Amino acid sequence: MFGKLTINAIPLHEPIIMYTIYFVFLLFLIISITITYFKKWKWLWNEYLISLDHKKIGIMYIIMSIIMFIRGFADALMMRSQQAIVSSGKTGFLTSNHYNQIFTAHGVIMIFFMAMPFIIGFMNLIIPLQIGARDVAFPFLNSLSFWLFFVSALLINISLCIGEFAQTGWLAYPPLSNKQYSPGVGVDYWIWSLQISGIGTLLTGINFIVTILKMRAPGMSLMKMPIFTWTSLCSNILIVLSFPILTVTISLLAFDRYLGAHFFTNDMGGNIMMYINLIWAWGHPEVYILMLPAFGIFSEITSTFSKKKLFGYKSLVLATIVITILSFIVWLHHFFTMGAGANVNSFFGITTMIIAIPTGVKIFNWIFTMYKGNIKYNSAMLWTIGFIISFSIGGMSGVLLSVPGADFYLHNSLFLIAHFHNVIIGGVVFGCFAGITYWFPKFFGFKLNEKWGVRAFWFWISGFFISFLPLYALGFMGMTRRLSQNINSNFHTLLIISAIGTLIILIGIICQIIQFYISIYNKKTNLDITGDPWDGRTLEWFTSSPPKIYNFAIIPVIKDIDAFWNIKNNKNPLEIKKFKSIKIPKNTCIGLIISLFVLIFGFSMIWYIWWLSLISIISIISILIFKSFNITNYYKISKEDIIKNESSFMEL
Ligand SMILES: [Cu+2]
Repeated sequence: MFGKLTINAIPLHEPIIMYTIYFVFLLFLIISITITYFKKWKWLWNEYLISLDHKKIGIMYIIMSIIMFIRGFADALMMRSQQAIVSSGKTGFLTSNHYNQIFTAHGVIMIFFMAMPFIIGFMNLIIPLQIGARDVAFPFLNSLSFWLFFVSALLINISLCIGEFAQTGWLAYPPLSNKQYSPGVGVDYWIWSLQISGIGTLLTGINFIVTILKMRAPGMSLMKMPIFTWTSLCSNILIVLSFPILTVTISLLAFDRYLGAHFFTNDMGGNIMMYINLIWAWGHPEVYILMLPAFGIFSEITSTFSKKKLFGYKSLVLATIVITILSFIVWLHHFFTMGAGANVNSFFGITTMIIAIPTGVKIFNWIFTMYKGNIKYNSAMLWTIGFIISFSIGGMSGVLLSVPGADFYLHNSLFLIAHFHNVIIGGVVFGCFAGITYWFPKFFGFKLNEKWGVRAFWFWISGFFISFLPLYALGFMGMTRRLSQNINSNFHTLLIISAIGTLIILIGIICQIIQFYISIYNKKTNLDITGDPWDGRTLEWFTSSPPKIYNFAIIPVIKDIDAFWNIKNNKNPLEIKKFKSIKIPKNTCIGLIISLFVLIFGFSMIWYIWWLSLISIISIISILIFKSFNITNYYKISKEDIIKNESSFMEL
């Protein structure tokens, strides 16, 4: 009846996991009671859960990614302390089995369920506002994408309570991920959570490409688009080109595991190398999917807080396009050691080095934007400068790794771990923090507390260097990644330093939590923003803060790259006689319901509960057919209501 699922699937014998589960349930209970006490369920449902508004969906994405970030960071803390303890000769608190699940979950969560939704959250929040659109091109699809992401994140968290997670590393290389070597449900959790979130991401990619190409304000030619929108466009093109590869690769692995196919097995004509090639043909572009929008965020911030036009806008756009193309011809640098031969290795080594050129161009763009600028060193700007420094270090260690000869020595060592954390934390994570600081007042009407923001930055950046610089050295000393038992005592001192660094990052995170708390608590006293808090340049600041549901009462005509700057200086006031009524799509819970069935489908596939899979797939198809007869409903906001809405904004 329940396939492989029995009561033994609950890890009662693992105290760490059980306490975590109790704690999370307690937290959920407290939150539910609070919502019930304040009678906010209806508000939550109508305003957020079933909303098709890109702003609400963006906020939900970011909240989810912050929650997943805390889980991924807890994994990191456990790994760093385990290694520090074990290298002293003591037995650690984690078994190898559990440790392997932790590093797999850490990688998967941080990339798929933290970085991706963070970046997609920003795209949702900002792109329509920056291009002068009222929403994304397909609001319903957007809600479906979010809920698919949400249930896939739920699925990976369910693996903590029921069953286990993969012990294969974040990309689940076969033959280890084959049925023969991973007979449990861990890899199946990996397969279905990634498959579901991957499809959600693909839908997002299509949605934003159409939005950016078709819904720009009049006069906004491609070369007048704000830079964040440009980098997001390239990122979404990468999504649409690369995510299908991921979907197919994971499907083939599922065929191997479920139906005994032999795509990626050792024997019967299977080819393991095919998997590694395919997964990295997605995996390398994925890095730029995350990185490019973060570059965009830093560009906007640098220009705003240096009070200057972005230096070399055209070269920045060109560099972004070049990176987009190059990112598809470097994937083999992830497996130089697999014997492709000197010619192939040198081709991919050289293309990898070439990527450093457009990236270097960008670094100079930011530095020259700051040059002779009237720079305001607030926390958003500090994150940006911290990024430039750590990304340069990470980038240079990347060029080092792109030399196949050096890679033979350093691959699979902690040097590699230090390299990619240098670029991903210094790039994407700092980018997200900078973006939150910068755009928070846009969506909530008040600024985040600066004092705690600056404190968080200093703890973060020092903790970050203290925890990752030792890893470069450890890599040179020959310490391989993913060690959990019997670690050489020569590594002890550096591992202790690294663990201390992680604790300093923890203090940084606590500062951020305090920052949010204080900012929200003091909201009434610092509610000083109705339009533009920073003297911004791009179009999103043309709207009220927070923006109205329709974003723009009148869509402005664009004459310059810094559209809002231009509007401000030419004084382009809203004129009541130009107002027209606006159509807004009605909320719907269909995306949420479809995703719930997708969740049931994934869960039943993992546990071999075939009848439930059948029921859920039939339900999904029926709802889709039903939905196709029920194309998005709209409601109208009348001209009179808009005039009433805008009057307070216009008086400014
Ligand atoms: Cu790569």
